[in-house]
Amino acid sequence: MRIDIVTIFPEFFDVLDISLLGKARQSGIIELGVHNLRDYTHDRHRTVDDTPYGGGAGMVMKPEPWGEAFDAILEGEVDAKTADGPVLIFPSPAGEQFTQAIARELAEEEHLVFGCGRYEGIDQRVFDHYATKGRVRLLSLGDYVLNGGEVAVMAMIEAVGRLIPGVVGNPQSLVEESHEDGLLEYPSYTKPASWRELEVPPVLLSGNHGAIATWRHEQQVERTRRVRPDLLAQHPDEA
Ligand code: 6GU
Repeated sequence: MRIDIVTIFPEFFDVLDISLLGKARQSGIIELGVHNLRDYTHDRHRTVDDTPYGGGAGMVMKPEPWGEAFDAILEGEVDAKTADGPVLIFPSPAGEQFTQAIARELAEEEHLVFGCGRYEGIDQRVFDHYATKGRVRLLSLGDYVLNGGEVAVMAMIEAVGRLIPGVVGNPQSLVEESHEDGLLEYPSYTKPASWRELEVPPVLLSGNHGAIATWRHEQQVERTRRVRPDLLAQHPDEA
């Protein structure tokens, strides 16, 4: 997969050199390009923002640098409108909620392009223009506000990247975790069997694989009912 990121803070993404995603880049599974939005300005101050039309607090990111940056990245792409063209992703608290299901969809793509907004957002015409050229998605991490899209893009890249075959060593570990089956994950234990007078649940020491599977599933349902009843509503067979 090819991933391009446009940002005014390219250093933010230096951490993608390390850990599992760093290994995926070394092995060529993920190819990463980080682009400084200010490289696509032409004034002495490398200006990327301006005051909002209609008034109001804060600054809005100007459309022209985004246009030049995206045009450069998309140059030579297959017709972006087609299903195998790139997906243009703008992290935004005004976007649709980013979920494990969306991470799975994005993990199937050949090319993701992320545009990290700052200030009060990006001029709406950037989204409108590229929606005529390709698939544009505004995605939000959740119902809270970050200063900019960089942290959100990092989270999305980690969620998507680990689903690409070969990035996570043991594919089974992708199946047995929160959200993959619509439930939260079961609690995990390792040695020692007794720690500070807290005991590992005896069923896990029983060697009875059927009983262990049943117990783990019950734990998933109980935990999900307690902390995320909204998820169980989407899982009527468990409720
Ligand atoms: Cl994707 N961006 C920003 N700036 N804030 C957010 C967010 C994204 N998701 C939740 N809050």
